[in-house]
Amino acid sequence: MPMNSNDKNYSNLVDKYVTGKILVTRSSMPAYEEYCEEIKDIWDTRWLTNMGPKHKKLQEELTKYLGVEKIDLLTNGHMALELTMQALGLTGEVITTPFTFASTTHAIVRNGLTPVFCDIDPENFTIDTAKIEALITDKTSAIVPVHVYGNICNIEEIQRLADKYGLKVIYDAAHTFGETYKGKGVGSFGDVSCFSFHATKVFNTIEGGAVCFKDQSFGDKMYDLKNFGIHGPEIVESVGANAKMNEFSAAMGICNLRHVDAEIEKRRKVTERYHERLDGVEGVRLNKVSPDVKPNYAYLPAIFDEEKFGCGRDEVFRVLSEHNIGARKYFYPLTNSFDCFAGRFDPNDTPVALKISRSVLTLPLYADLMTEQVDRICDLIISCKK
Ligand code: T4K
Repeated sequence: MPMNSNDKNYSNLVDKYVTGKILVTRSSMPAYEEYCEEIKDIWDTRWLTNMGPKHKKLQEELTKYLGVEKIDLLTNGHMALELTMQALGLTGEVITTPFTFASTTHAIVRNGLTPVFCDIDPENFTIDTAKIEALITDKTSAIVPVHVYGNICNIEEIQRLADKYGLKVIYDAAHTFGETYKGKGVGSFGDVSCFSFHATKVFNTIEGGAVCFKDQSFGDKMYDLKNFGIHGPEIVESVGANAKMNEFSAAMGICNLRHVDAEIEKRRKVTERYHERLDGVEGVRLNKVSPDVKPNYAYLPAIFDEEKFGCGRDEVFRVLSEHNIGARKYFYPLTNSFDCFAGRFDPNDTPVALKISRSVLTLPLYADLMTEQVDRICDLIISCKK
């Protein structure tokens, strides 16, 4: 059967034989016709943004799918974090980790707050809860842990500490779409969980994000803040931003949600193949999923132990790049060593995070990555072993 350019196999073949590039991820998209059908009625309503019918529909569907009490949709995951901190009225210091995307730390700093960096667990890369208490001062107002790569933090211990010291908990849940922890949607923990629906995520609305929460007074505040702080036609109660999800993004989300389970299942198979090929290779450690978690296979970080593998992460990265394979160093450098914070923080205060950031490589992973492509990547990795 002839293929057309919307066919996923076709685009994989283009990558394989024409560009030859395999990137770290590839956006999931519905069929072109499905999206066109979904956006058709926008031409009748002329309602393009500002909490229209698609926004409402996606909000309802996501509340059910994610198994959360309440949800609000935003323009991206970063604004979810930034406005949540504003809505909760955080002050002073916020305990977080530096092993994350720029967004987590930037959201704290852009709120005029001071990030206090806690080290991470060497096994699942989330905040090391044994090290949090020593960082709490009378200025601490919140903990902002990251479920990095979709690995879930030690939720019980974080909540115990938050209750003991009266702190808010905001989870950066950007990587955890659709995951459950001990059978409950991950968005139902802490005061607020912030999701990203960016093009590179398991579920995307092109750009987009969401906050999941239980307290409606927080929800009311967020609703105003994402619309300039406007509370009523003549009432502007707070200094808000513009962070509303538009109707075309919501429509993309409605379509993608129909296929997300199938996409996750394909990601599982790709991940399984990596494990078949690389588990048992001395000096390579692939991410492990906790039995308490229903995973989404968002990322596949591999840790390279230079002594045992015989060559380091940077060398593997170089070899893969030479062969047009775009593995990524998520998350290097640590946010506490970013140039924009020069002189403010010391990455040596988080030695485990520093070590992991220098030895991690996130391998290409997306639903349509073919077994032979995974095998080619693994062959190249194994060829680096000395
Ligand atoms: N918290 C955490 C822990 C996060 O990881 C993120 C975002 C956030 C908060 C903030 O959420 P958002 O405000 O972004 O919703 C990417 C994403 O832009 C970013 O969303 C994500 N984390 C981060 C981990 O990865 P880059 O700079 O690596 O993206 P880029 O453009 O290099 O894309 C990576 C690969 O994805 C490309 O090689 C190909 C593929 N791709 C990319 C785009 C833009 C596609 O297939 N389609 C696309 O449209 O940051």
